[in-house]
Parts: sequence; C-alpha cells; structure tokens
Amino acid sequence: MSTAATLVDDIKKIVGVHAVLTTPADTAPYLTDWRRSYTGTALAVVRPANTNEVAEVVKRCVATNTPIVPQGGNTSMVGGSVPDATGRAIVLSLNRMNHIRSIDTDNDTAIVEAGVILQNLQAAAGQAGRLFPLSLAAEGSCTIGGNLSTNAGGTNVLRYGNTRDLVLGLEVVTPNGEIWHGLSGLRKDNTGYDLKHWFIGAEGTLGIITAAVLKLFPIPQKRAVALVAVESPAHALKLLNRMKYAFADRLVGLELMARVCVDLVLRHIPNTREPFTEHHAWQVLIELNDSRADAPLGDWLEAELGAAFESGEATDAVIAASEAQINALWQLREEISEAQRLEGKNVKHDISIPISRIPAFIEKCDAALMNTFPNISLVCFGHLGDGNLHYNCGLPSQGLANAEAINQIVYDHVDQFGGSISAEHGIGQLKRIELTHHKSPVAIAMMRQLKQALDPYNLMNPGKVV
Ligand code: FAD
Ligand code: 2HG
Ligand code: ZN
Repeated sequence: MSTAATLVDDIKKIVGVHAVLTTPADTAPYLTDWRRSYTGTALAVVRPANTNEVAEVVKRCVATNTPIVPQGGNTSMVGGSVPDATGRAIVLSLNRMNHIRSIDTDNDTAIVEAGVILQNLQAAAGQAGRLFPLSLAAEGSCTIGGNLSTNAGGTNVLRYGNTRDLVLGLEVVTPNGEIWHGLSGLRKDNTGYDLKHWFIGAEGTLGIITAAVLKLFPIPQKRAVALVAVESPAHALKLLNRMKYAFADRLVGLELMARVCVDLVLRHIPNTREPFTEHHAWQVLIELNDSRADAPLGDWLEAELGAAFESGEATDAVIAASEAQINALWQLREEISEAQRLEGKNVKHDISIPISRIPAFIEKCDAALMNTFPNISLVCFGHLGDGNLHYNCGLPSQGLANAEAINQIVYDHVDQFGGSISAEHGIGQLKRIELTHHKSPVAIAMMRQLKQALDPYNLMNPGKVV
C-alpha cells in the first residue's frame, strides 16, 4: 500500500503518468475558481479515465490520509471545487470520464459519466430525438457530476425541476473506495432509503459521483419567448401569477432583471443591444414551450400580454420572432454573471425567498443596504418563477472590503422573510460558517452525523459544506 512519499507515483501507476499533473503551469487552471476568489494548492491533479481507476485512487488516498477534492468544470460560484492552501489534497478531476454510455429512448433515459459537459449531453439527447432540459449559462463548461453535486437549478426549473428531479440512479465511489452500482433506470423503487439523494447536492463531501441515469423528455416543437418591461417586482409577481395560471406546464422559465443588469451586459458583452426604445426599471423574460408543432403559442402569449397591459402589470414587451431573436433576448439574461465579473468584484447572494414575499424583500433589503452604503450597486436578477434571486452587491472601488457587513444585512433579511442563504449554488467554502447561523442545531447535527458515518476521516472535500 501507499505511503505519503510514494502516493503520487502509485497514483501514476493506476491512471498513467500523463493523467497526473504536478507542474504549476499544468495545475493552475484547477486551483483557482471561476470567480477568482479562491486559490489553493494540491499535491497533484489526478484525471482518472474510468470508475475503477477512481476507486483505486481513493483507496490510496485513504491509506495515506490524503484529502480529495472532486472537480468537474470548476464553475462553482462558492469555491466548492478548489483545494485549500495546505497542499495536502489531490484534485480529482472527472473531465476524462466524458462518455455517454447509452441512451434508451423507450425508457427516456441516458446513462452519462460524471465528466460529460452539460452542453454535450443536451446535443446528444437532441440527436436521439429527446430533450435533456437542464440549462444554465455555464453549460458549455460545467459537467453532469458538478450539476448533480450542487443540485444545479438554472433557467428551466419551473417546467422540469432542479437537477435532483432529473435523476433516476447514480454510480458512486464511496469515501473508502468501494463502488456503489446504483445506475437504476426505474421510476418507482421504494426499497428502503433512497441513497442517491445523499450524494445529490452533497458537493463532493460524501463520495465521488462517477455516472448517472438521467431522465429525457420530448423535444418541444414550439417555443415562445418575450421580454416584458414592468414597473416593479410587485408587477413582475402579478405577471408571474398570470403566466402560471394561463400556461401551467407550458411555462418553462420566468426570469427577473433589474435595469442595472441589462446595462452591465450592454456595456461589457459585444453584439448585445437594448431591445426597447425606453429604459425600463425592471424586465421579465418569459419562455413557453409546447410539444405540438401546431400550438399557436405566440398568439396565446400575445393575448396574455395584452391582458397584462390592460391590467397595468406590464408596460412594454417584445416577442421574439425568430430563433436568433430568442437567443438575443436570452443573451441579455445569461451574460449577466460574465458582465458583472468584468465590472469588478461583487458580493454574491444566491438566495431563496417565498415567491409571494419577494417584492417586499427587495424593497426592505434595498433600503437597508442603501442606508448603510449609499453608493452600493444592487445587481438583482434571477429565477423569479422559482423564488430564487441573485441579489449581488457591488461597491465601486471597495471590492470585497465590506462583504461581511453586506452579508449581515442581506442574510438577516433572508431570515426575516423565511428564506434560504443558498438556492442553487451550494455552500462550498464561501457559506460554510454562515450555514451554521441559519440551520437549526438539529439539522446541522444530522448533517455532521451523516458525514461522519460515510467519511469518518474527513477526506472528501474537507472544509466545504459542514
Ligand atoms: P465544479 O465547479 O467543478 O464543482 C462543484 C461542486 O461539486 C464542488 O463542490 C465539487 O467538489 C463537486 N463535484 C464536482 N464533480 C463531482 C463529482 N463527480 N462527484 C462529487 N462531487 C463533485 N448554477 C446553477 O445552479 N444555476 C445557474 O443558473 C448557474 N449559472 C451559472 C452561470 C455561470 C456563468 C457560472 C460560472 C456558474 C453558474 N452556476 C449556476 C454555478 C455552476 O455552474 C453550477 O454549480 C454547476 O453545476 C457546477 O458544475 P461544475 O462541473 O463546474 O462543478
Ligand atoms: C445565473 O442564474 C447564475 O445566471 C449565476 O446562477 C448568478 O452570477 C450569479 O450570481
Ligand atoms: Zn441562477
């Protein structure tokens, strides 16, 4: 068995010399997160090619008490996928495990390895005449393993649910190097505890997901997308309720954006343009779909927007007339994170609030922040349909200096309004301490007991979540 001195050489024997990166130039992209907020160091970056190799690497790490940081596309927004500064850990990158093992169109499922890039799965499902509906702005680089481990949300949750809702089975390498073959394609299976849910949203702290059975859906034959100007979040909420009850399952996503978000995108992202003649304070992006090609979705949407104008919920709207226009409207929404990154450091809050209380939350929290920080820029946007706001705060030229005071104000309001401090990005290292202030001692104790039971030596992504 391995010793600390022989570990890296032993791992090279398992995965091959070229699949172990140790030079600073090779490891650098794996050691800093997307936001460039966290940089760690590691013994090595290890890139196994299959599940057996993952299991053998984990056994060597257990024998040498070496922490393991699983990594997919490294797009985590909470520092979940990078190691700490001790240099003791290995980064275990799943990016060579990128095969779609099979697609079963009669069962409407795909068996997919953890390192498959989300966009590649979407394309493969499309070629098989099916839809894999998870969609987020990082889809060109994030991986299925990362999506599962963070229970990613994204823009289609209203219609298709979070990643957790899209999973039927998992294959996992446990913290002691055993393989759990849980790749079930069953839609009903009540044989005791549903183990897959332990690993979904666990951010790599309970084991390594190596493959999954994912649900596929009919490809929509019709899409209708509109960008709607509204006066305030309260108007947006009324519009959401109208659209939910008019379209039910046909409502795929409903996104809210404050003016400042659109301005950031127009300023930083080439080839984007303002679709309205006036500058509106708030905009709502709506997507509908239907599996019938003859569904007059655009007409229905226009009629419903007409009624929204009549009742004063909406003040202006553009309905996309082509696929290119659909993409241009979505670009205004999806590029907000990148535009904000180019603008400078910001204090992110990925929060959930009961949908009915979102307008009051925004009003109260905005006022409290402006009171303390008159120059603060409130970049508020997100998945209004799911009650998930990205309530990001920027202070010109101050970077993250006041992050703690800002967090205090925002998270106090989140608590007052019965919300959650993490809606879809997870806890990672960014919110690990904060979590203990918002979850009950009973909940924290149960999380720690589960962690202790599965990973008694705390080798799986230590310093994250619990
Ligand atoms: P990584 O960042 O590599 O890892 C994320 C976490 O999962 C880490 O804790 C890591 O240790 C763990 N992990 C990764 N792979 C495995 C595995 N195989 N087994 C066990 N643990 C593993 N998120 C949303 O939910 N909705 C959005 O709309 C959204 N939009 C985004 C837009 C941009 C521009 C960016 C940069 C990020 C966005 N995110 C969003 C956050 C991020 O993309 C998601 O959390 C994504 O699911 C992470 O996937 P990844 O492969 O990059 O995972
Ligand atoms: C989104 O919805 C992502 O675009 C990223 O979750 C949010 O940048 C952010 O804060
Ligand atoms: Zn989001």
